[in-house]
Amino acid sequence: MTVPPPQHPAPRDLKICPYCLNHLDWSDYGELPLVKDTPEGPEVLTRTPDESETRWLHRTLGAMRQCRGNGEPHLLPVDYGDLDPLIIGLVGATAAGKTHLLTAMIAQLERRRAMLAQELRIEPLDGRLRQRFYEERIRPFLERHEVLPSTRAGQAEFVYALRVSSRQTGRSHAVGFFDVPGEHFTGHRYDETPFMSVADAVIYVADGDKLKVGDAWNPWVPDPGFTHAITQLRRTRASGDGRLPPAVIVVAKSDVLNGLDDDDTVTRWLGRPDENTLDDLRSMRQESRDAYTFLNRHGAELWLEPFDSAAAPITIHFASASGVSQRDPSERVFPDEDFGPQRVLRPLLSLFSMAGLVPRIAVDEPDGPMDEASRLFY
Ligand SMILES: Nc1nc2c(ncn2[C@@H]2O[C@H](COP(=O)(O)OP(=O)(O)O)[C@@H](O)[C@H]2O)c(=O)[nH]1
Ligand SMILES: [Mg+2]
Ligand SMILES: [Zn+2]
Repeated sequence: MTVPPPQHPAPRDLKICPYCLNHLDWSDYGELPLVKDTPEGPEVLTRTPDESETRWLHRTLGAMRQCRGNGEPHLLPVDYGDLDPLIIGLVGATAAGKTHLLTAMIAQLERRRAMLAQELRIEPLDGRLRQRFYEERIRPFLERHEVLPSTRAGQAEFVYALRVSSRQTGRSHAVGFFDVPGEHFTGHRYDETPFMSVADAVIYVADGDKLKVGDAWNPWVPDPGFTHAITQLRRTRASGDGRLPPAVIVVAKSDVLNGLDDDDTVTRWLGRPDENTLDDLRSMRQESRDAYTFLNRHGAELWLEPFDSAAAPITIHFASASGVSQRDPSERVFPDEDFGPQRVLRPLLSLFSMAGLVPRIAVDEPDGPMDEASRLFY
């Protein structure tokens, strides 16, 4: 389907609200008031004529901007409209591993920021989101090794947001992540995933555990739930050229595939010590090619649908958020032994590279002639 070009393109300084998709005029404090979240609900802040600058700045510390939405007001990070947005959507079926992966990815990005400092300056964009993310996700999962609860349905909002200043673009970007329950991607409704209509990058997450049954390969690998999101992306691109945003496909929980007999692809990649710097991304085309072949060989063609239909740069990655499985699914904790994220940062750095925030990585070319597939890998 070809999408007609938009009739009224948004002027450059207008941003689109990722929650309600209305235009935002960031200079208009009447439309988008400064508010403070209080236990009684959001309190609108206005400056009194005789209020000193210092007191006003102090009072508005930690404030947010409120968008009226379509009758359902919501809060946005206070600097959101002053930055170039980069909206990242996580897509995948329920229990695929999205929430644990994102938690490990963000924690790793923040820990490694000194190593990336030449290219990127990374700071949290919103103190309230940061605190919630640390208390509800990073501490329980990465410090106490607890299994996180499944993501609740609710209004889709940023689960985390970063301010990323890029040497390459010379600009500051508001990088916001959406993580919603998998059911939102399997029903034939689009109201719960408005952010996908403005997503600038996508992380498709497929459950590595579904490739096997017991100790054998699964003869009937289930649908990872990507189709719905791909349709939404394809039909809502305002550019009208049908080109989808850059994306990564992540084989989550890859730890469970480690050592499975007769195919050592995952073992080889998971065991590599390259993971945390931009230079380590040099091998990503090779990894994508290996993963593509691996997924085809084991009946997971449906996992490659973003790749086949996208005409956009894509890389494929093996990753594990916890590095280990629970001993018993009823236990809500991972074993301490061998616990630790593996290769979770690579997909995100690959996305940053495809989105232009870091220089295009000079990839190590795989041996032998390039096949049709690897021409599409970033
Ligand atoms: N072995 C293993 N299990 C994982 C990993 N990440 C998540 N899990 C398991 O998969 C379940 C679902 O993960 P979750 O991140 O909540 O999936 P989501 O519904 O896609 O957000 C968790 O409750 C864990 O039991 C991983 O990296 N390795
Ligand atoms: Mg989740
Ligand atoms: Zn809005």
